[in-house]
Amino acid sequence: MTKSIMRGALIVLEGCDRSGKTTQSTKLVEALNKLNIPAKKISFPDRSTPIGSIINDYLSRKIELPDRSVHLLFSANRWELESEIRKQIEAGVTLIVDRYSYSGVVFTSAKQCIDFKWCCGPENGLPKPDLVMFLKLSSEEMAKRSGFGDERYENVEFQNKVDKNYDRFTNENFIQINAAQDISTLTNNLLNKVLTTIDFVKNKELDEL
Ligand code: T5A
Ligand code: NA
Repeated sequence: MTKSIMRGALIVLEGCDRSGKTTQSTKLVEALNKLNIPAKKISFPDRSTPIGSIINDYLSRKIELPDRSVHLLFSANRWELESEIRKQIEAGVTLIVDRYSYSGVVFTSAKQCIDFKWCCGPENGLPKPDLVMFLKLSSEEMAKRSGFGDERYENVEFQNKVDKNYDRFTNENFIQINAAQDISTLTNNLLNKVLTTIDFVKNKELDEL
């Protein structure tokens, strides 16, 4: 039986801090909506939920938590939205997601003594993105962007470790994009890939991580 509504695509933007994920995810949703393609933006961490509020306190250094414990909270924050993500995709809405499980894994495993494989565990079973676009920015280019804030993880040494960890994801759904392009050129490049993906997955099942 053919479904009357084609499903939406699950698209993720990843990258180090200040690589332009928030800027591009907002622009992509605007561009898709202009083309009359239903699309919405989701961001992780989602600081508006009960778990997100603890994460926010942790990132802004109001509270301390053990590394593994906060890792599980970041993952739980994604599980809070899991059924909503599936619902939207099934209803034909394309979701542009600003950070996802990959951030969870690369940030925690950049801390000492936390095994990469352990970090992946809690993500098992979440909807698998149809496309992950990793916005790659060299540390020289990163330094040109507005200064780091006071949040946890916002320092060059840690970001370099995070950047290296992203290299461990190598599959056909995970592509690297040069983030050092002007904003609208980059949006156009990303939009082309998003449109191709929307068309490619419309009759395919959503996979699981
Ligand atoms: N984290 C997150 C975990 O540890 N585990 C997890 O599971 C998850 C989901 C908060 C932190 O949490 C960690 C990772 C983070 O350290 P966040 O709220 O997404 O995550 O915060 P940041 O990633 O720090 O968000 P940023 O706002 O810093 O980065 P963006 O979104 O990549 O960058 P953006 O778009 O805000 O742009 C940054 C600056 O650059 C300019 C913008 O105007 C802005 O000033 N800019 C450009 N300049 C020149 N050329 C371009 N093409 C530009 N694009 C943007
Ligand atoms: Na951001």
